[in-house]
Amino acid sequence: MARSDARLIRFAAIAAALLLTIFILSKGSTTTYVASTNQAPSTGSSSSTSAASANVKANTTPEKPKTPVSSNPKDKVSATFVSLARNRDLWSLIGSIRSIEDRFNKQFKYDWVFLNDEPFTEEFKRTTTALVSGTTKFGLIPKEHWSFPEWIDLEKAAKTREDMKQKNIIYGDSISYRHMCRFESGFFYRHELLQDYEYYWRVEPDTKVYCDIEYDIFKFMKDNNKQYGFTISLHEYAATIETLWQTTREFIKENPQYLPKDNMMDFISDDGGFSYNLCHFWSNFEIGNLNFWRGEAYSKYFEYLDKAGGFFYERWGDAPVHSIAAALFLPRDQIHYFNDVGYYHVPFHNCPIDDKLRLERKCMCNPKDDFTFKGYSCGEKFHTVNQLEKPANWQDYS
Ligand SMILES: Nc1nc2c(ncn2[C@@H]2O[C@H](COP(=O)(O)OP(=O)(O)O)[C@@H](O)[C@H]2O)c(=O)[nH]1
Ligand SMILES: [Mg+2]
Repeated sequence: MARSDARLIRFAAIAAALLLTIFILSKGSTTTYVASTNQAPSTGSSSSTSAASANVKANTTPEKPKTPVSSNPKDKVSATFVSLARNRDLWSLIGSIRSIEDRFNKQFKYDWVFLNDEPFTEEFKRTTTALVSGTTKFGLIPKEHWSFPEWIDLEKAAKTREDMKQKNIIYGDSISYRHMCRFESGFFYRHELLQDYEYYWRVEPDTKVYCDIEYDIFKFMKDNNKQYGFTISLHEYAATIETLWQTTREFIKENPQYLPKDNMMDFISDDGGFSYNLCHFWSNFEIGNLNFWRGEAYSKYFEYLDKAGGFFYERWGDAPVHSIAAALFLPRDQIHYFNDVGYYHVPFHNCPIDDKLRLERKCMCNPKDDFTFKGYSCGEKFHTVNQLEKPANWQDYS
């Protein structure tokens, strides 16, 4: 009797300890840091007294969250990462994934959609799934989204590739690069795996995020009604888009209703829309609202461009196509420059030059490398046309 009592007590003690451990662990896993949607004041205290800078706005860099808040699944935005990749891109892509997981996603566990024009290998699926904290999904691109449409004159397209090869234009002779640009321009957001989502973050192989992102960046987009976010902007290679602007002008002449009054034409044109100044957001990094691409204005615009044939008769990139559309069809305050993420895709870096911000966010980059205010960038123009306050020391990095 005494021995079985003792056994019962021992059993009860072990069960209680086990329950306590489960309780502590479950509490730990539901506690996280969520976004502070606080905006920086629209004018800094020092600039608010200056007449010259009265119109200058601070960039809406979210403040670092200070208090841990219980995560609530209802707070999570319907969002996913999306990477277009070939099987052989696996080893370059896992560095990009790891960087984003370490700096952001391990805290938020958003899904990751991978798209390919060929089936993904088991190795690709296994390796990426091991690294992503959210759910991974693997999609095959339908043939009609990755092939020549029937109205394209294949001989004319081949001639372009030959000419561009002679001129040493990068990817000038590539068919697959053209399919890639057309797919990223007009089809990725229509893929069935993306139908469940509202926001996306595009991630390419061999890229890095330099800073801690301790707020929910998708929630920031949604709460602040941002439709498109970027880190780097620059001038496009003119020889790849010779008739893109002329085609765009025809489209907007026929469809002026798609341009809101407060669009950002002044970012992409220096003469009120007569010519394109080649400025575009570098689309290898994009955080955006999929519904903008799915909407009427962009759908009609893409269709118009696709019919014009420039994805094949020239080498129109998805970056200028997306950028022109965002600048023309969105009110300017719905386009966001992320100055606090830090980003690298060969050969350009975005690295916060504001010491306080860079150190606070634990950015792993040299501010001297920051491209934002350098000559070939369009970062200064973006700040100027949107009356955004530049960091005090920006000229030291131009
Ligand atoms: N599935 C697939 N993905 C591609 C192909 N070509 C490029 N990509 C992907 O498209 C994106 C852009 O390609 P990338 O080579 O990085 O072009 P770059 O950044 O303009 O030099 C990357 O995510 C690539 O993995 C292709 O033929 N098939
Ligand atoms: Mg790339």
